[in-house]
Amino acid sequence: MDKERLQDELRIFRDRNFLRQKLRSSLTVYVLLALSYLLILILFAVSLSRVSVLSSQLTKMHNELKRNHSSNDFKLFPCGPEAREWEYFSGKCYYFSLRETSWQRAKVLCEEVHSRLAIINSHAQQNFIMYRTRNQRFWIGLSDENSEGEWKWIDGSDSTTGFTYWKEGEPNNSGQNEDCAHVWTYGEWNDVRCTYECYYICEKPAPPL
Ligand SMILES: [Ca+2]
Ligand SMILES: [Ca+2]
Repeated sequence: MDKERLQDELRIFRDRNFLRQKLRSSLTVYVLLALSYLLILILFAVSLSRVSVLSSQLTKMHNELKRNHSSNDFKLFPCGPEAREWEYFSGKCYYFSLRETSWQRAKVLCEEVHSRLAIINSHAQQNFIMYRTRNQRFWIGLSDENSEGEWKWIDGSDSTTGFTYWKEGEPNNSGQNEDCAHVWTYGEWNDVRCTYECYYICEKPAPPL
């Protein structure tokens, strides 16, 4: 009887011991799993911060390159890399039209692109325009529309007191109907009716560097 009891107790003790050992080993597995998750989380956070540092460095490099690139563009195109059809001369930008139109329409077209018909007030500027227009007729910002014979630039300034480059015998107000001026052969100026259609020159200050 006693022997049987002793065997029972021994079995219970073994079972308990087995359970305890099993519990302990599963606990170890859970702890290890938790530690691995933690480690993964830490590694993820570290790599994320490295990626953000790298991306900010890349953005910085990209901006630097862009800045260098755009300053080079401005050296090549002082009127702006986006306005390559404008030509630079002595602090100003000029647009030589590819279509012919009346003086009034040309005036409006220049204003639409934040400029005005060209005002010529120096020999250097006259030479630049003469070489560029190659004996073709181009409107300039000069007219006597308001008062016959009083030639005024488009900014209101009087042309008779400043630089002029009229062709010999011009302005002649031929047919009493010539109130607008254009450059012609050798860049010399001529008056013609304002509804005449020819090319035109727009002018604006060069953008600051
Ligand atoms: Ca006239
Ligand atoms: Ca004339």
